[in-house]
Amino acid sequence: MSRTFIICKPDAVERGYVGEIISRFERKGLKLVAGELRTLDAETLARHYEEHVGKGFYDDLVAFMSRGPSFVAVLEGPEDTYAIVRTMMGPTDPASAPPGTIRGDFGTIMTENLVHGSDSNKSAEREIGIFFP
Ligand code: 3AN
Repeated sequence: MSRTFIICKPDAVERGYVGEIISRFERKGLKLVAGELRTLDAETLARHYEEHVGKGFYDDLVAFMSRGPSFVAVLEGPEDTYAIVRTMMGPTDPASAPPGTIRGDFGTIMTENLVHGSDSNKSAEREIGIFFP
């Protein structure tokens, strides 16, 4: 068994896609083990996005990610659940995200790409520690 961390970002909450996104993961066979609607502050986002702090898109990313509530959650499934979630999300850029993925079906812009999922078991552990200590 393993767990991973996801965020249904403010665009997903605004557009009413939280249910659709969580439902996709549940139908796949993953279990929702924690979840809360939360407005993320700059300090939490700096910890979460530590590898992006200082990059050109960082300020826009923080402005977007803190503009309204996100649904932060933990999903549980078999080994490497993070990889199942990443495949279902699709690539970061919605322009190259195939139909059938969350970003491919619902997204058009790079920053507002609906969902975050940890990119490794190590990241999952780190991110769950930040959001659900
Ligand atoms: P992912 O969310 O696919 O793991 P990361 O962790 O590389 O992608 O990037 C975190 C977030 O930062 C992305 N979801 C996206 O919103 C934003 N982002 C990443 N790269 C860019 C970029 N080149 N231009 C604008 N926004 C970006």
